[in-house]
Amino acid sequence: MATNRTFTMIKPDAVKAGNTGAILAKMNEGGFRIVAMKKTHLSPEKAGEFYAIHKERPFYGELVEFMSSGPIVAAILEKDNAVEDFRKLIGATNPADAAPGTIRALFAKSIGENAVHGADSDENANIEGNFHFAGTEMF
Ligand code: 3AN
Repeated sequence: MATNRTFTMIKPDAVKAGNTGAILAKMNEGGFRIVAMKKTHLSPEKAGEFYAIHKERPFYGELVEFMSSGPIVAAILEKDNAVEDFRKLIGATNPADAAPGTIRALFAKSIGENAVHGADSDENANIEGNFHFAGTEMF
């Protein structure tokens, strides 16, 4: 069942580059309401747990190292059709393929350091949101 919520992270590259505010503005302009948000720094263990689904992929080690390399901003966002619309707003995984005006086209450096994460299903949005936030932190 669609929950109209998605989960996002502004990744270490974008936070480090000072793009947090500009990316949040894009989310806001895209019609997303912030349900929960925090700045945090994932340990390698936590990043590994979060991306456990990608454990067998060749880039897993690189991904975990990158995602634990600096602070991130994690958020739960709400909008009708949130998961699909947010993936449109962020653009393709590889910024070279991301449509003009999308967050990754504007702010991502490479397929690995691609500025933002967006959940790929309602089920994963729920799991990922609950990974980072307690129910008492969602409004
Ligand atoms: P998306 O984030 O668009 O759903 P996934 O689920 O295929 O993409 O990949 C998860 C994350 O793994 C990506 N956001 C990216 O940071 C990283 N990643 C994906 N493909 C590669 C790759 N070929 N090399 C390095 N990192 C990758």
